[in-house]
Amino acid sequence: MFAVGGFGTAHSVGEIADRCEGGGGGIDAAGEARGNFLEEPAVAVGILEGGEGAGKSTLIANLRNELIARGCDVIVTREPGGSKLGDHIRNCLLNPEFGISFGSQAELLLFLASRAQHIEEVIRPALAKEKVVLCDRFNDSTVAYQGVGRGLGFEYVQQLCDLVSDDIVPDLTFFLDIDPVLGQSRIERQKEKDTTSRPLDRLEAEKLEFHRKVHSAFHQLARNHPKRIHVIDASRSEEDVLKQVLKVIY
Ligand code: Z5A
Repeated sequence: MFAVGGFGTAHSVGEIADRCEGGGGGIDAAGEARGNFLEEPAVAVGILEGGEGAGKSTLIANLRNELIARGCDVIVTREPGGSKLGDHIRNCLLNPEFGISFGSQAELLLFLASRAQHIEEVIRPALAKEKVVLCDRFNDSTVAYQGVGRGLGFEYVQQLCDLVSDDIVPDLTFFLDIDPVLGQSRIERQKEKDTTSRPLDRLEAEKLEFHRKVHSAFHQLARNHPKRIHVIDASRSEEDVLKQVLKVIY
């Protein structure tokens, strides 16, 4: 998802392209800001959403390289995490070795605490420096996983997310759409190849039925926000997924 403006001002998708390609601004090879970045402080926050194994980490790395090549000053970040406190919360929330059990409300509030710190410590300062922020997961994940997956309520969780994220309003989101069975099989294959990789996290380890609910919640979000959320067919090749995303941006 790309949130352009980050201050509640919805810009058009094309503005990201303008800003990266020189028409609208960017950072030149010497590291100097150029174009209208200086006149217009709002930049871009790009956020990717989707189920496990959808390919967000893969896409975010490819997209970062592509945007840098087109002149953007990009930072990549993720949730939960992104800040020192957020990384501790991430470990607590996801690492099964911690052996901590959570109620759904406590889990929700920890994801939101991580977000609040991330916005304050990372996203706002990056926007103030006119960077393009690429973020792996944001509010839509909380609505899908905690609101629908955990059953806390779509509207209730949406309202809390809006409260915490305040004026950081993404206006372009990429939902990497993949059938949960295919997503899980990618993760299993990855683990077979890399036997040193981490164990399944607490949410990945949930049953297929949970992941199906989360998947349909992302579709509901996409229907609710057709201008902001772009559904990408994530069952395609890495190259094709990147192409679909670039087609939306440029
Ligand atoms: N969570 C939550 O509950 N509430 C919240 O508010 C937030 C998060 C913010 C951690 O997220 C968990 O937190 C997550 C949701 C929950 N749990 N789940 N389930 P995360 O984003 O850090 O973890 P993840 O979603 O589980 O990441 P992941 O499994 O690593 O998925 P990914 O980043 O989308 O996939 P990937 O690492 O890019 O790719 C996985 C494998 O597939 C890998 O071997 C790739 O080489 C392969 N791959 C990638 N793309 C392709 C294509 N196109 N074709 C074939 N193979 C591919």
